[in-house]
Amino acid sequence: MKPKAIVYSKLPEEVLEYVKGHCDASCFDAPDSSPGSPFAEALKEAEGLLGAGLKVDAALLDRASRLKVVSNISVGYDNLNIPEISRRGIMATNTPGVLNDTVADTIFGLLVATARRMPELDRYVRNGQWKDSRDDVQFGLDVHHKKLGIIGLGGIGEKIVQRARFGFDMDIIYHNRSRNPKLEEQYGAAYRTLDELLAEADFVCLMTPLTPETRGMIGEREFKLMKKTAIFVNGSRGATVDEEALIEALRSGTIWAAGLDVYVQEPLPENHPLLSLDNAVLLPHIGSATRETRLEMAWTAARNLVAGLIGKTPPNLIQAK
Ligand code: 8YV
Repeated sequence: MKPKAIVYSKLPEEVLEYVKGHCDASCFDAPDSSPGSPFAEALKEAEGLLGAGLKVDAALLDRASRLKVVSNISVGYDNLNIPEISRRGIMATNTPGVLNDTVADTIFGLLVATARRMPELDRYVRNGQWKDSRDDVQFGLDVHHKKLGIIGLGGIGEKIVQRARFGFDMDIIYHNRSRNPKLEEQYGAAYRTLDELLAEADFVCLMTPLTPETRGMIGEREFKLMKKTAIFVNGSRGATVDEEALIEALRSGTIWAAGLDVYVQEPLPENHPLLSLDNAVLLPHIGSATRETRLEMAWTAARNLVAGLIGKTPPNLIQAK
């Protein structure tokens, strides 16, 4: 008998076929884990769980006593309670590497779009406000030859730095849990304490995973340390930032602008204060969202799931710290 698995995100057809070849798969569009729901019933029997973003905590695990593998279709795994999962002898996996270039493209694009105010000026053209091309109302800030301060220099961070250094002649400073001499050498990146980086950078780019240590790491104090002309870019998770402090910093001119791909609440609720700010460029969490990369991520996650279910070590097993 094939092992039972739950697929709770939409998978490309060929990946779903592969999963079905190895598992008895139940598919759900939106996992409703309330007691008695079809998803909750399937959980009781499931040995595998495949998808993106489901909160897997002790309460869910209590209702999934046969679970062996939790396979995330994402590199970030702040939705997984790793200590709880490991304590129960369950494997958790993610999809590192395959999305690095794609996310770096998105985040660097967001940085440029924010500095040059592209979405705002697109609205200006559409609204018929474009009367004169010499209008300083259209001016933005340069990106090239400025200083990029990156917080979190993992695989994605490195690809952002590569674009900044070799594409835009930027100087690089970084803050990370540990120093990386190889990247310092390769990109001329200089290590800074967090406060030094915030004070010095023209662009502050946050790419750290969300952990208990990084939750709320950028707040009122940190925005005040930044330059008035600073552009803040968040490609990590919404909760690494105190969103109210960010809104206040944008409103008061404490910083110049922000480019955001992630939010405390996603999708962003109607009437959210960020929606009314012209100096915020807002993307709908699309860091990795290209057809090619989402396909690669789905394959990676599916292979992780199947490997775990047939008794092999999944290629991208998350190690409990
Ligand atoms: C999306 C991401 O959250 O990989 C991550 O950690 O943030 C993104 O790729 C995810 O893949 C949504 O499906």
